[in-house]
This record gives sequence, structure tokens and C-alpha cells, in this order.
Amino acid sequence: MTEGGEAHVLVSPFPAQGHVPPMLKFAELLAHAGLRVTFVNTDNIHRRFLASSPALQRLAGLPRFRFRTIPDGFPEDHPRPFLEFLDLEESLRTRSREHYRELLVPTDPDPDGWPPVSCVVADGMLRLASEVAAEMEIPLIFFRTSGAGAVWAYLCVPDLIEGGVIPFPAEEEDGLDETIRGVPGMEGFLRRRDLPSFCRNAKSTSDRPLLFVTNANANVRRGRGLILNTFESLEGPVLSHIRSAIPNIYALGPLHLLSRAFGDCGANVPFSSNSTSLWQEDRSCLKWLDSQPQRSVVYISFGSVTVMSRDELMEFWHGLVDSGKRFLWVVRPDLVEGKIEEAMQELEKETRERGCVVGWAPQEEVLAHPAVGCFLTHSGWNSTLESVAAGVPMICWPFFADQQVNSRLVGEVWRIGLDMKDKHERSVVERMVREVMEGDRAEELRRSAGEMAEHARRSIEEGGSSYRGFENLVEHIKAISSE
Ligand code: U2F
Repeated sequence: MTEGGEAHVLVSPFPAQGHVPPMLKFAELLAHAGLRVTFVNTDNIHRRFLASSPALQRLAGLPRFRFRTIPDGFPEDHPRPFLEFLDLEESLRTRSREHYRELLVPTDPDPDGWPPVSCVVADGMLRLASEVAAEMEIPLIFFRTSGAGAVWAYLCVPDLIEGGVIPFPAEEEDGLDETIRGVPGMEGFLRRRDLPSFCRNAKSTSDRPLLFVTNANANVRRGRGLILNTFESLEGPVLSHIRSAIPNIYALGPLHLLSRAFGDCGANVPFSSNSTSLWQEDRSCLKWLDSQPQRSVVYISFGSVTVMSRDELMEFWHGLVDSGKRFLWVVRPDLVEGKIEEAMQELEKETRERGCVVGWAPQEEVLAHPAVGCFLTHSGWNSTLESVAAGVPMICWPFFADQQVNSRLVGEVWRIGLDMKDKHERSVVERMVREVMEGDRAEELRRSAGEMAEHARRSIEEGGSSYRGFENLVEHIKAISSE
């Protein structure tokens, strides 16, 4: 039994936009369920989130919730690009270990009088957390911010290597459209090109990113459970496969819905004070959307990590213009490599009538807006789930990592969008935008997306699979906390 008999959970996300918000939502739920929660950010990411996210101030005021920060080991002025996540992970693991140990087993009495940490919920990408928890013999539960499909594909990588699927044939284009064997449950629709990008990019089995993601995913087998931000009606079959390899799987998604529906957690908090973004949201686009006809707008955002060339940006732009549709486009300041200000000004001038461009949008609200008819997305897992929850059909242009798997599921399995993987020509963009926005196909996609949104809503209602999953998890945490 922990001192004081109370569960105290330490929640540790990987320091990135795609990871901190879903784990924060989860952590808030735990606090509302009566557990004590310490949420660990790096100094850098905490400062950035505090500057742009009202939710952090709100959470810091909750009685059973507190933030703690650790250094990430990088110099103050380091740009910390996400694409160099391996270096960041390594730096945390080697340079921040002592700080992390001190959080788990402090040398001094707890300043708030809290009991010792009784359970760690660690992002599967953060080896620092899982290694130190294991060393200190504190029960560990993993959290993966990717979908179940991608997690399963990663878990199968050793078999894919064994079966000769990875590395890919030397000629890049050889066999990319061949369906592959070795990922049970996904055979028949998963092609080489749909595997996580690390599989395709690996020239050998000792490729560093491939090794890292494979080991990180294999490592989750060693925890006392695995939390996934997904739901049974969306990924039931693949969840069963994961369950055959790892017991205690908790599918709690969509967490952004669960956190608004569970008890009074976030339910009465307006969206505007609940945002968790590294960038300041430009809310002016909501006003612009208010003046657009129903389902007339294509919303475009490529998430927090994607970078593209100027040529790719221009192809997307021309495709959109040629489609004749209205659009709201998030062009993050660092989306395009090189200078694009002049081109942007020119393009914005030409399309002012029916286009709105912002640096960062309040995405959940945008997707829920009746004027939005389609989402052109990079298929990051959070964006995918947010679109699913809002019933908005997608056009997917996956950039890297799990996104390749997600876009295939959207297009081929759930049939709630189109996958334009590996293409960006303006003619393709135009054709797909038309297909998702007008005609019979659009009708069909909208209907399927609407049905899936209904499933998502049911899963988080009292008695729904994610709701029950959360209740079970709380009991599990209490049980392992008192061992
Ligand atoms: C990494 O993904 P990203 O952060 O690039 O993308 P998402 O998982 O889609 O998360 C982006 C979040 O940022 C929000 C949006 C999502 O919650 O609502 N957002 C916003 O509020 N405003 C905007 O203008 C644009 C986005 C990684 F690259 C992916 O491969 C992973 O799937 C993901 C999760 O692990 O993390």
C-alpha cells in the first residue's frame, strides 16, 4: 500500500504537440476520478504551452493536479525540431535522468504533502520514463498516442524483417503497391507503401529510426497495461490482435470527447479556454467560417511537424484554386522550407474572396463548424480522430511515421475519405477535392463519416466502450498502486 493509501500517478508525455495534449486530457480525467496526478513536461515545452494554452492555467488550479518540469538537456536557444526527435529522446534519457529520478523518489519530503508516486503512465516514445520507473520498481503503464493500427504494424516489424518485407527492394518504386503479409488483420489492404515511413526509409535493419520505433513499441509489452486513444467500433479487430500480444489494453478514445463528457471534466469549459497548442490560435477564422455556406469549406492543415517544399505548397494551392472550392488553410510559420512570403501574398490576393489563411487554427472547433465539408490532412493520429469525431470526410496526404497507416485505414477500411499518399500534383488535388465535396461519392463519404462520428459519440457515453475502459483503468491503477 502506498503511504497514505492513495494513488499518485505520474504522467509523462514525449515533449511534442501530438503527444502532450492527449496525455493532458487523460491526466485531467484521472484527477477528476479522484487520483492525484503529477504531469511532467520539459521546461521548454511547458513554457511554450503556457504561453499559448489557457488550459494549462486551468489545470494548474485543479486540487489533485500539478505540473512538474525537467530540463531536456538541450541549450536554451536550440530549435528542437520534432524531426530530430531521436536526439531529443536520447538527450532526455541521458542528461535528465537524475531530475526524473528525483521526481519519482524525491530525497526531500513532498512539498504538497502528497504520497509517493504509486504508478507511472509513460509515453511509449519516452524511454527515460519507462527505464527509470522500472529501475525504481514503480508500476508502469504505457500510453501510445498513435492509433491501434499503427501500433500493431510497429509491433509486427520484427516479423516483417524476418519475412523479408523490410528493408524494401533496392529500387524505391519496386513493389510499393504489393499487399504485404506479416501484419495479421491488415493483410489484404496494407501495401508496402502504407507501412510506417520508417520501414520504407530504412536501408538496413540497423537503421536508427526504425530500430528506435520498433524497440519502443516492443517495450510496451513490459508494462502493466497499454492505453490507446482509439475506440472499439473504429479499431476493434486490430485491438483484438494487440490484446493477443499484450494484456490490459485500454482503448479510451476519442479522448478529446471523453474529457468533455466524463463527469464535469471540461464539459462546462468553453473551447477557447481549453486549448492546448504550442502556437497561438488565430480565432478570426471562426468568424470567417460563420459567413460561409454549410459544408462548403475545405479545411487544410498538416499538423505540427510536416514540412513541405515550395513546389508542393504551390501544387496544393493550384489544386484548391482549380477545384473552385472555398478553403481555410493553416500555413504554420515553419511549414515550408525556404522563403515563401512573396508567393503567399500573391496567392492570398488572388483567392481572398474564397480563401482564409491562418498560422494556427482552433482545429477542434473548426472541424465541428457546419461550414466545413472536408479536411485535407497529414493524417496525424489526433487530427484523424478529431475528424472522425466531427464526422468530416478526409483527404489524406501522409507525411511520415504512423500517418501512412492511418491514411490507408481512412481510405480503404473505414471509407471515410480518400488517400492521396505519395502524390501532390494539382490535378490530383483538384480531383480529390471535387470527389469529397460534390456528387454521389461525396454523399457516400459523408454518410460513412457521420456514422463513425455517431459510434465515437456512443463510445464515450456512460456505458460506452471508452467510458467503461476508463473506469476499468482507474480500478487497475488503484489496485497496482496498493500492491
Ligand atoms: C505527431 O503529429 P502532429 O502533431 O503533426 O499531428 P496530430 O497528431 O494530428 O496533432 C496535431 C494537433 O494539433 C492541433 C490538432 C491536433 O490535436 O487539433 N492543431 C490545432 O489545434 N491547430 C492547427 O492549426 C493544427 C493542428 C506525429 F507527427 C504523428 O505522426 C502522430 O500521429 C501524432 C500523435 O502521436 O504526433
